[in-house]
Amino acid sequence: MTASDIGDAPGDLTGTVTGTLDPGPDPPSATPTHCPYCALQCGMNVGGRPVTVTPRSDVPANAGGLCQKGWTAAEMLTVPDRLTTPLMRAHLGAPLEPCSWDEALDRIAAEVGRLQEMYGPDAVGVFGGGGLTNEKAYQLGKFARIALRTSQIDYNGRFCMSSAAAALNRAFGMDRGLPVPITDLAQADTILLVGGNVAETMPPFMRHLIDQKAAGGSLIVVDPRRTSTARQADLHLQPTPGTDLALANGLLHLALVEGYVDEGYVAERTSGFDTVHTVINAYWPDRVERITGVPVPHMREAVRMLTRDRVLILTARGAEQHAAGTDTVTAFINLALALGLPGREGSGYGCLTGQGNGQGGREHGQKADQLPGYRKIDDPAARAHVAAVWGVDPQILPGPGRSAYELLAALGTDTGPRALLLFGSNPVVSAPRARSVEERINALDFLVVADFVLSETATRADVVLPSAQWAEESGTMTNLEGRVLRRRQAVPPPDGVRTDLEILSELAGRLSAPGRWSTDPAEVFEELRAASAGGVADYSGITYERIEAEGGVFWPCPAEDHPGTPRPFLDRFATPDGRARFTPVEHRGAAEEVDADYPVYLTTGRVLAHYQSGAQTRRIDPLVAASPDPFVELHPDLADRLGITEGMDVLVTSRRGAAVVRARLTDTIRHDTVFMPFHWAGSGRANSLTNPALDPVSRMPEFKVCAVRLEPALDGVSER
Ligand SMILES: Nc1nc2c(c(=O)[nH]1)N[C@H]1C(S)=C(S)[C@@H](COP(=O)(O)OP(=O)(O)OC[C@H]3O[C@@H](n4cnc5c(=O)[nH]c(N)nc54)[C@H](O)[C@@H]3O)O[C@H]1N2
Ligand SMILES: Nc1nc2c(c(=O)[nH]1)N[C@H]1C(S)=C(S)[C@@H](COP(=O)(O)OP(=O)(O)OC[C@H]3O[C@@H](n4cnc5c(=O)[nH]c(N)nc54)[C@H](O)[C@@H]3O)O[C@H]1N2
Ligand code: SF4
Ligand SMILES: [Mo]
Repeated sequence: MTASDIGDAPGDLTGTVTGTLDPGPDPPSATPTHCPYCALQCGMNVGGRPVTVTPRSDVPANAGGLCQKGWTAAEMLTVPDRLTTPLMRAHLGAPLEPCSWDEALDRIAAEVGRLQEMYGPDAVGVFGGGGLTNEKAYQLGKFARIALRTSQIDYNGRFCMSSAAAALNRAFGMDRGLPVPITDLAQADTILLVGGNVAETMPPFMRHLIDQKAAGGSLIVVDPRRTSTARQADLHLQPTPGTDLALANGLLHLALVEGYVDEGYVAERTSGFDTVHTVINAYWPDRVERITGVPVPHMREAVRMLTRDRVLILTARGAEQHAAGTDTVTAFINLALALGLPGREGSGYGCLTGQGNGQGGREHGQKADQLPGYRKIDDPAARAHVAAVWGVDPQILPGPGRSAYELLAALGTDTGPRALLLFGSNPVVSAPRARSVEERINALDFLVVADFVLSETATRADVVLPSAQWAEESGTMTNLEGRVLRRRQAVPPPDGVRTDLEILSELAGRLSAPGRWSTDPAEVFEELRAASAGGVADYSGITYERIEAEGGVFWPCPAEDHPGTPRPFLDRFATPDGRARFTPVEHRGAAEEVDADYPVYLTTGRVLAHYQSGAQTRRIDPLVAASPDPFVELHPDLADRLGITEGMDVLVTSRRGAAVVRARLTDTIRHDTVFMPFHWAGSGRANSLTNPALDPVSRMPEFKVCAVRLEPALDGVSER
């Protein structure tokens, strides 16, 4: 595999990876910062007029590479429909019209007051995002708890990392995405990547896999599609969507039978192996082949490859976004533990965090059940500690609220919030069963959206606040390695735009909130350090100066003279007894199986050129040119049976809704499965179809599998 091999992803353009494009000299006085998009947080220099972006080579994650989204990131600063003034609706049904900041903020404070007076504090909800800096995520959680006194806050990370997070907490007592710095990947003998398509979702990540291969390592990819990532693998396992748990149990069964279990490690560093051993007996290879569709010899080969010295097992959304996502990740952790990997040099289990600050965004209190430092909101000691930092009585802190989908599904109902304040998400496109979420949002008495552009959700708001974005503000981001990085301001925000911290401070003042509401990220970070001190995600030893000097600091970092923790678990796990916990888990199939009416599995995910709900990337011309339309990927044999041909408009229907998208025929996908990216709104919206069945532990919706029917879209059937 070479760098040029990677450029074959659909929609991929030159410049995806290190070395394929000469970045040229950095613009004069460029500011070193990081990409606005994914969790790889590629380093980039930003500056000049017009503003340009060039990759940094001093950041290990991207080492001089950027993907197409990174290269074009500066265009987002000046998109023609960038919001530069608040917008407000005079009354229900009136159009959104420009207004002053005072009018907008006064109106929000008045509506919040009115609704909370009538219905109590939980009448107002908050929805955050994993793209927010640590400072903003922290301040948003604090704002909900002590300015609004509402329990009703959650965020889009619930749709992203929550199953892996829950499994990590259960097994290791700590949710840190990668257990090693990304540069350790190159030394791995074997990497098992389950449900991740990094060639499209984090292209410069491929550099580490290239280095690994060059050093003699092997890659196993598990994906129902032969993706551009799977094509680089030594072994590609292609299961039916939603069957990874059975696969992991099957691999563990083989490891047991063939004597590969590291008994010394299991005895010394883990607990609960016996309970798992009993369950695993039932996952004999033929049965697992029947469930997953993965041939037994491939499983045997995989297990053999996993018995090498330095081995990493990684999961991403393909394995996690299921109603059994937590148990699926647990099954892979059980496998890793049986092989003695976690806590061994260069080995372990990790999950690939998705959003820019997906890791930090899940640590500082925008989750329904959480206080800063990854503390539990129902833990009296945690409440006392955080309340003291905030200068309030612990009694006033609300308890846990609803998870993201449950919060969205409750909006405007008798028991749910009547108003919602939304920062950093576009759920009208990205939430499961989106049509009903849209109805719930429309049923609100009052919706506030802070964004850079009029997203599909913002168009439904009563007040829209124009926020500053990435290169216009500073703060910290915690990347997929758990490394805390500095996002630096490179350009001033346009006139009329305010930072999210400024917005929260203004609103807190109007609501007579207790506590400090600084608009300076450095001051907010100082408070976050104190609030996180002693918690699982302890940032108290991290300072902006250290981040600058050391190129980032890995949490936990409990003291300024502590080196940070690039490799947790080498000595002990973060559980009370220091041992990692096995938990027995059973395969239970998809929440919605195929049947005569809906005979095909739909899975959903990403393409290289677009980011998430597309609110940002659908406004950037080169990205639109690279990937202009929503589509459904299906096998030519399936297409043939259904009378569908390449490029035809196809009506895809599930029990929850319909979408019309273009057919893209490819033999790289299973015969029984079709794939749709979720980046588009309107009639091509994949989430009109998806199933909001929730994982019982993480409350993650089942984005990655539901049952659909496909047919040529005839005029009149089309929902366009
Ligand atoms: N271009 C781009 N990059 C992104 C993002 C983006 O929107 N666009 N978003 C960022 C974010 S927030 C995230 S979370 C990450 C996500 O990064 P990934 O997890 O790599 O992305 P996905 O495309 O959602 O899913 C990965 C793969 O899972 C496969 N899959 C589907 N169902 C199953 C299954 O049941 N089992 C298995 N094993 N695999 C399955 C799909 O075929 C797909 O190839 O990407 C980040 N990077
Ligand atoms: N079918 C299907 N659906 C999915 C997934 C899937 O795989 N399949 N993946 C899920 C996953 S993993 C994720 S992470 C979600 C993501 O889905 P969303 O939560 O909708 O994510 P974005 O599109 O990034 O939305 C961010 C919005 O906030 C704005 N924004 C960005 N940064 C900031 C900021 O700092 N401040 C403010 N005020 N606004 C900001 C952007 O302009 C954009 O409108 O989608 C989920 N939905
Ligand atoms: S891989 Fe992620 S962080 Fe890097 S340039 Fe692309 S979107 Fe940005
Ligand atoms: Mo995500």
